[in-house]
This record gives sequence, structure tokens and C-alpha cells, in this order.
Amino acid sequence: MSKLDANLDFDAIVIGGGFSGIYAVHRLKNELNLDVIAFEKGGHVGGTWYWNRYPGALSDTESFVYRFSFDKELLQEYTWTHNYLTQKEVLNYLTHVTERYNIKDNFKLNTEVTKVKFNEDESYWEVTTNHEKTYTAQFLICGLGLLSAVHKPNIPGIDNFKGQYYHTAQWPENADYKGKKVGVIGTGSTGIQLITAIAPEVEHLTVFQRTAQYNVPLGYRKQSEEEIAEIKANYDQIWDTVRNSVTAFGYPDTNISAMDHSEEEREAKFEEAWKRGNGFYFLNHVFNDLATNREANDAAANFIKKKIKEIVKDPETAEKLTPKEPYARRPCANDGYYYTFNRDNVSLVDIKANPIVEVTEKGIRTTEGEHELDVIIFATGFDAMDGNYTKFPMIGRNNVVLKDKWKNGSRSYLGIMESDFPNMFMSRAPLSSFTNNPPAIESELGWAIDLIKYLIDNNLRTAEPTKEAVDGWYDLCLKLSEGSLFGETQSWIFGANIPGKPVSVRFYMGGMGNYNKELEKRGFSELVFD
Ligand code: N01
Repeated sequence: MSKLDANLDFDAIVIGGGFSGIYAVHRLKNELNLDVIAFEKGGHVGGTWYWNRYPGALSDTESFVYRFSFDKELLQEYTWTHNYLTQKEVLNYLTHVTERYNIKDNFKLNTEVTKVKFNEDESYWEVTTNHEKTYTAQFLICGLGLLSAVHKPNIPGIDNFKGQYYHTAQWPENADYKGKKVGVIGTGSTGIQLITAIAPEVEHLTVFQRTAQYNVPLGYRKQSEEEIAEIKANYDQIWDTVRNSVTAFGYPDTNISAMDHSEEEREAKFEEAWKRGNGFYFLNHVFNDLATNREANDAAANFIKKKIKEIVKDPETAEKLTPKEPYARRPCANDGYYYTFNRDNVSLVDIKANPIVEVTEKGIRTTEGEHELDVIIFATGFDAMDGNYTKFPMIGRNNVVLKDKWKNGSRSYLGIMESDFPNMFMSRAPLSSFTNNPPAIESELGWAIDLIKYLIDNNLRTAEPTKEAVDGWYDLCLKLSEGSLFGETQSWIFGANIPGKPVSVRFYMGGMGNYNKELEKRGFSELVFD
């Protein structure tokens, strides 16, 4: 393999060993024949699925579309047993992919990137790691993950706590919670899975809930060999649906408005979806307007509220678990969540009504009193989307620092590039599509890798979007987000979960199909080349 530029250490440097990093390394190495190195902070590839090892961790995207689509043989050969994949199963899948494509050794593990800088004189990237080494390459691909910069709130007194405490995304090997008095802070997708999984294993579980969540059943079940064979036989059509649909979760779009139905018909549809399971299905595929039409959203919200009342035996607990906001966060789905609160060893503390004051030596003190605990688990989420791009210096042309550039809200072109950052490609970054991740990664990095090939084939050194192109993409994303009820909830989707973070649009909300059309329509026409 001859290098593109003999003066540089590599042709391309990839940051991250999750779905994005693995896909990028495979295509750059095996298709473009480039010399690639990838840096991964963890001790194994897997990204999200390496770090999030908490009990109950499982992908709530259905197994058949939670995988890469680019290799038809892999799709046929690699199989699954249930309609959802556990954390371990996703990790095994990703490990298998790195072995299949002979890219395992391209990943330098336990290596954290601490700085990236564009060398303007000679147009290449310098990438520095925690091992105090700096490497150079023409292309930089960032697969930093959209939900990986951990958000662990600074609660006064935490250092005085005598027991173990940890964040779900930094689950320690020696986590010792079984048979103990455990407190969980946070009731998002992670908290909901964790709470349901550990409740039977602990002496007592105290759940500290700030905002009640809407949860629908997941419908986790074994899939028969026949069912899986049928999926595999129809994969061409399935991926076609995925790539052209709104959510890319493998379900066809619906054009039925909830308000076109009588109340009875609507309830029947919700009931059917409740029995079927899956949050994305419930929110997006029964009707097309739950996330945008207040009346439709209220109808769905009220249906779930009724279910909470039916399931949870203690009326006071049921009331605390009942959300007060629209049904417009990233949907949660778990089969046992509400039932867990019927257990004698589980109690729910409403920390909106009675906020946490401090952590003491013995537990957590709220305005209401002290809760004695042996273990505290933070299921408090992430500085999503841009958190990983702002936590270490990323320096582009003219010494522009990405963190400063994004201080009033993050921008990008197609969710992939940013002006002043030539030849830097991002995956699942701000203003990328609000969809299932693996197909989105294939679209974004597919476009990026086509561009890299174009540069090489045409003997060009760099590509960069114009400022107008970046602004135009932002304006489109902003326009598409208007009317989304998601903007009314304080979640990570608009950056509202992190104190002090600018609340702004962070996704392209036009759907996977339209996103793919945008990539095709624009091609490389809004880039400047050098
Ligand atoms: O994080 P979250 P997550 N004091 O931000 C609370 C994906 N995911 O890790 O809502 C007290 O949703 C916070 O309260 P509030 C998925 O995309 C997927 O659960 O801000 N509480 C909230 O309850 C998901 O959306 C899967 O009032 C505090 C919780 O912590 C995304 O990851 C599984 C607090 C954080 O919820 C993030 O989910 C898991 C504080 N200072 C995750 N700060 C599947 O595929 C925060 N909270 C199934």
C-alpha cells in the first residue's frame, strides 16, 4: 500500500471504535486501500455498547435493523435469537465485524484523543493522544458517538459518600449492588432499563425521579427460525424501506392522522400498538402526527397515563409516575418498568417536588429527609451530540476552536462537515438525521467516503463546505424542527438537559428518506476544494 502523502503518518485517522469508527475503517481500508489508524478510548471496540454495560442494557431498535446493511452475505450469515439485542449481543456483533473485515488491528485501544489541529500550511490533521504522541493524516473521521460524553451532575457531598457510586455509562467491573440498598438517579431510557433489571436483585431500590417518563412495552420475545428466515429473504425490500422512511427503524411510514379517527378507533390502534411493543413504533408509526399535533399527542399521552393508573397499585406512586409534559422525548420502551413500582422493595422519590440537597456519608438527603444507601447509580445521561466535540480542543483553520464556534449552538453541513474544518468528517454529529443509527451512519459516512475517493481520484488535497452551505443547512434544520413538540420538553434532543448548554436544534428532522435525497441532490456542489 503506497501512502497518499509519504510525509504523513497515515492517510486517514479515525476517532472512535463504535458503529461509525468500524464502518469508516472498513471502507477506507478495504475499499479505498488507505493506510488507516483508529483511536479508541475503551479497552475494546464497541463504543456505546462497550461502555454501557449496566444491567438491563439492550438496544430498543429491533434486531433486524440494528446492524449494517452494506454486506448482503453478512446479513445472511450473522443471526440473532430475539427481536432485540442485548448489550453483549451488539458488542459480539461489532467484534465479529472487525474480525470479518480484518480491521481489528487498526484500532489502537485505551487511546484517548486529547487534541486535533489542522495544519494550515500543509493541509493535514495532527491528532494528539493521551500517550503524548501526535500523528498526522490527510483525513480525519470522527465517530465520537452522539451519546457518549457522560453527564454526571455535581451533587454536593458526593465525595463524602462511603459506598460505591458510578454512572451507567462507566459501569465498573467491581460494581457491587446485589443485595444492597441502591439509589438510582435518573429515569430516562437507561434508568428505566436499569431499574427494571436490578429491582429483583437488590435489598431495596430507591428511584430518584425528576421528570416522569412515558414508557410503553418493548414486546421482547424470541423469534422463530422461520420468522428470521423470512426477514433475511426480504432484506432488499427491508433496507429499501429503511432508507426511504422517516425513522429508518424498518417500519413503513404511515400517513394516517390520529385525528382522522374516532376516539374508539384511536384507542383500539393504541391498544394494538401497546400489545405489539416498541416506543418508536408507538410514537411514529401508528399515526403520523403524535409528535407534531397537540391534540393527537394528548390522546396518546392520555392512553399511556391510563395504563400507568391500571398497572401501578399505589395511587400516590402512580400519580408520581404520571408525566406532566407532552409525549415528546426520545421514547422509552420496557416491558416491566411500571410493574416494578408494585414491588415491596422499590420506592419512588419525586425530586422535582423534594429536590436532592446533598449526598451524605450514608446516602442522599432531599428536602424531605435522608435516604440511606449502600450504592448510588447515576443514570443521568449525556452531554449529547456536541459534548464529545467540545470536551477536547478541536482546532481548524485560522485557529478556530470548534467549541468556540459552537458556543451559541452547534452547526454542521449535513451533520457531516463544518466550515474551517477541511477534510474532517463527523458521524452522528449535530444536525444529522433524527433516525435509527446504523443506517444513518452508512448514509453519512457513505457520502464522506465517496468524497474522499473523489478528492483522491481528482488529485485534490482538501474539501470544506462554504459558510453559506453550513448556514443553509442550519436554517433547513431549524425550519424542519418548528412544530415538533420535542422542543417543549427539557431533554437532550435540543440540548436542554445540560445546565448552561445552548438550547437549539440538534437534528435534521426531515426523516431518513429526505436526508438521503438531500445528500444525493447536493452531492459535492456546496464544497470548496483545494
Ligand atoms: O439519559 P436521559 P439516558 N438531578 O438524558 C435525570 C439512548 N439510550 O441515559 O428528565 C436529577 O434520557 C433526568 O431528569 P430530567 C437513548 O437515545 C438508548 O437515560 O432531566 N436527575 C433523566 O431522568 C436515550 O434517549 C437505550 O428531569 C437528573 C435522566 O437523568 C439516550 O441514550 C438505552 C439530573 C437522564 O435521562 C439517553 O438516555 C439507554 C440531576 N442533576 C439509552 N440530571 C436503548 O436503546 C439528569 N437527571 C434502549
